[in-house]
Amino acid sequence: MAKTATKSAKKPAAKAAPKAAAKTAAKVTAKAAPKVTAKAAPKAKAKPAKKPSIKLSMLRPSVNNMTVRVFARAAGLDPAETDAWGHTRSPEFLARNPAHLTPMIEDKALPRGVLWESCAIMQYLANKHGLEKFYPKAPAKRAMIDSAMFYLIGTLYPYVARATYPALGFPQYAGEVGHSDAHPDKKSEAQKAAMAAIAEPLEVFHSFFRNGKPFIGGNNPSIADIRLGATLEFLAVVDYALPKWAKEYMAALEKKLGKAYAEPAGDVRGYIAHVKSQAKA
Ligand SMILES: N[C@@H](CCC(=O)N[C@@H](CS)C(=O)NCC(=O)O)C(=O)O
Repeated sequence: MAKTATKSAKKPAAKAAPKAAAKTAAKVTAKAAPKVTAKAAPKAKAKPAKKPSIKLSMLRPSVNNMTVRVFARAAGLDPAETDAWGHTRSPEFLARNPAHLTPMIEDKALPRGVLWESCAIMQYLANKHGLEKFYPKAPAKRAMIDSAMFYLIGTLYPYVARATYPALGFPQYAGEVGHSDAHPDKKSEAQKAAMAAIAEPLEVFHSFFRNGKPFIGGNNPSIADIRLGATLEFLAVVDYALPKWAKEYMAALEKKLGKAYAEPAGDVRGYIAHVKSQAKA
């Protein structure tokens, strides 16, 4: 039908007024085309683009892993997860990842085929899939997200680890009191000092990075917010008294991300509930 209309409109007018004929033909074609398409294929619906799948090695009780698990779900990246519990130091794992760290993604496009470090993974996946919503492209905005994440990994997280790892039953880092054979009182002192040190960097996330906005990313959570929210989950194991803003911030993050947040958070919370119940018994 569309073809016929185009032909009959073009032929008689071709010599006398080619421009007018072309206009008429275009109009007829434009009007006729949708009808024809609709009748010829009434059931043909455009298939939604297949979500890219990512291969992720992870440990369920870990907030470093929770970070990437939340991000992947929130970004619709359909993570194919392998539980690496007990395997991170196996020869096979070490051959691919000599740092024996999770989260780790596998991707043939990467020069060495794998990538670890939660923030680097989120940055890479956001870049690769154009997820500007979580990681803005504008250099100045992106710099703030990067700064918040580096500050978290370099300053806040070491305090959180020293404050919570003893209660979580996780090994501490060489050179720290908690890792040494110091008297338990000394270890407890160090743990308390780390707990007391959390307040200052935490406040920096609130006053500087959020700066009156709901999230570091503005009105929507960025990868830095996912990293911060997940990190704060661990503090429940030592009953850390979070400031009001932080409780509200975490609730807002979970509300905004829904199941994408709640599901991986459930694994961390479940582990914390387990170690707390063991400590009471
Ligand atoms: N800074 C890293 C920390 C990663 C990390 O410490 N991963 C731990 C779990 S929380 C791990 O996989 N440990 C296993 C091992 O060392 O064998 C990140 O953010 O990804």
